[in-house]
Amino acid sequence: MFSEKIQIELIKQINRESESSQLYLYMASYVESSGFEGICEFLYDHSNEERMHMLKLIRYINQRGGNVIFNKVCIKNTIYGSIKELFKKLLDHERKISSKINFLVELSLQEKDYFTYNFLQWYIEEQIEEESLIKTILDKIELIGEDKGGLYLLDRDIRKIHNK
Ligand code: OFO
Repeated sequence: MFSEKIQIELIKQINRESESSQLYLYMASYVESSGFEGICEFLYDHSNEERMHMLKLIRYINQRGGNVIFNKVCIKNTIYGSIKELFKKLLDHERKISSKINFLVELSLQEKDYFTYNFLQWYIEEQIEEESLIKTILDKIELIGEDKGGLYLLDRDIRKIHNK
């Protein structure tokens, strides 16, 4: 049984994924003019991944006979003090998304909606991967520093991660 409560919360998640996609897109565009090709490609690519997360939810809700409603998503224009700050913001964002996914999993159990519980397992795996990826990038920044040479190496390494 696809409960109304679950449907409402999954729709909120669609809008969060849309916000994630916009955020990565904004950040990609933000760094593009600074010559960080690797970081830029990584962020553009990730924006597409977030769109795919959104799409997966939309199709699931429709498959279950639900009704999808879209909210207006607004990303604030932000000036980042550094590349490290940008990735810190991303890690905070992904951690926020993870806590929302955990909430959805808990709700699916409370509502005894095991189809949704099963569907959400993919998102759990994805969040583990994403948090760890952004954390690895932040560790790298810590290790190699943020002077010109360090950022050059970071950009090159992210290009490698992106092309894997
Ligand atoms: Fe970043 O995984 Fe979806 O939101």
